[in-house]
Amino acid sequence: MKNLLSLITSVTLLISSHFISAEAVAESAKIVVENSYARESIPGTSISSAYMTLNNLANNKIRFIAATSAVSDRIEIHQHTLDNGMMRMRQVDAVEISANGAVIFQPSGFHLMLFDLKRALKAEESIIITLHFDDDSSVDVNYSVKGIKQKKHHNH
Ligand SMILES: [Cu+2]
Repeated sequence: MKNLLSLITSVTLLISSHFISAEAVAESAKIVVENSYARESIPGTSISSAYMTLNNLANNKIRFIAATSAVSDRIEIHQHTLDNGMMRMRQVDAVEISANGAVIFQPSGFHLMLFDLKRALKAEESIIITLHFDDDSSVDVNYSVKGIKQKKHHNH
């Protein structure tokens, strides 16, 4: 299994990531991104957040260090932490993904904060956010935008 996995990784390394990013699941040589979505921006604000699962297929750890997008010049990596019983969010420089490990970005955990949006994000559209790693690799990820109300209840 290990051999198969390293073979797959080697083969993937030979293929340009341009072809791979056209698929539904974004992946670089080592990173597979799943369940990526962003929140619709609240009317009157220029802020949104984005979530995903980062899977590291490599046999060494990798650090996720930055995110960039055409929709915002300022995307920060944030983490919610419990501080004296209060939920706070703070910016983190990097998120380490262990060898063959995964890190989930989700509400009340790690998330991407998109500041100064150049336009409102609407439900049903999708945006591209490029994720950058400390080995100089990057991957373009498609984030579908989810409505704000959608999560709480379904109207019929
Ligand atoms: Cu935040």
